[in-house]
Amino acid sequence: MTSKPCIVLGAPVQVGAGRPGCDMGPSAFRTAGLLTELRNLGYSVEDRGNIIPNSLRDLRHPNSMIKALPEIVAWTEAIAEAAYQASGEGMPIFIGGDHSLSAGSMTGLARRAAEEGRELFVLWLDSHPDFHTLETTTSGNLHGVPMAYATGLEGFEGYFPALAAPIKPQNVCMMGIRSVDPEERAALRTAGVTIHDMRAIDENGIVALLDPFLKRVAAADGVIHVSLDVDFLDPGIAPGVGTTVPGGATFREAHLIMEILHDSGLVGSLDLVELNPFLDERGRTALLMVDLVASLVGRRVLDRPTQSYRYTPTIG
Ligand code: B3U
Ligand code: MN
Ligand code: MN
Repeated sequence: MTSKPCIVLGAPVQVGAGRPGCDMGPSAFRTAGLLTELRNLGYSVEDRGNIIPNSLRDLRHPNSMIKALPEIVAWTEAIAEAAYQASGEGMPIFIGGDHSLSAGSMTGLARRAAEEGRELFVLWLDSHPDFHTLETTTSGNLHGVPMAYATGLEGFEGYFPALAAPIKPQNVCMMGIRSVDPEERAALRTAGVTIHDMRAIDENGIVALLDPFLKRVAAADGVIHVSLDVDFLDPGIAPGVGTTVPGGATFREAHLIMEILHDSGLVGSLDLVELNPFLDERGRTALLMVDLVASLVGRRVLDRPTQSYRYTPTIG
């Protein structure tokens, strides 16, 4: 067991999503026992409470569809700074909050990794690629832009914070994708991001898709940030989210990803996003998300050799 603490950071941002409720996410994760679960697995855990966004600036963009740009920029600034700080001290776990929080978490973590001379990789578990730019978003919901921003696509300059270290698109692996807007599809054609849609999961299974990514990370001596959107999961098991998309990952597929990630020893940080407790059923989505975190940090059904995989552990 590592001495590195888990650092829990709440980011109750909800104005990036189309409907309210994600601001209750951090409370629901705490109520569902996230901290207790981590401690029971032997980790020291520090709950830093909820991040407070920076003050608002008067920002207007020619795309009149965009909603809450000053607010999201203020959140991004504060979350990026918190991510940078926390990643120097332990394993940050961001509890959201809608997926716009990842604009902050990913860029703060990328800054830290670059300073340490390490490459940041991102495993993006979501039904959506969230690959809109400020120009292309038609919904105007800024939870649809964080991956485009963090990988350095054009059009964010002068609005979002300048990137200390853009994440290489080649370092991004998306799984579970099944809802892509036309502009995102066009951008992804040439971006260089690895995308495994649900069909790829059906045809190949989790192991065959995840294994090459982990090998690439290990070969580069990289570190993985996992960004888990509730809507990665099938709505039948995870109804507590604003954008349910049918045909999502099953309970076993999601747990298998988490278990393999644990054994890889390559994960350095985590986002838990888009939980909307207002839409949940008796907390079942929050509890499932906490259950997945337990698998990610080392809970296992039977004793197995810790190194059932092929990588050198850095955490766990
Ligand atoms: N791509 C759509 C839908 C969406 C993205 N992320 C979520 N929904 N959760 C958009 O609004 O940009
Ligand atoms: Mn998302
Ligand atoms: Mn999504």
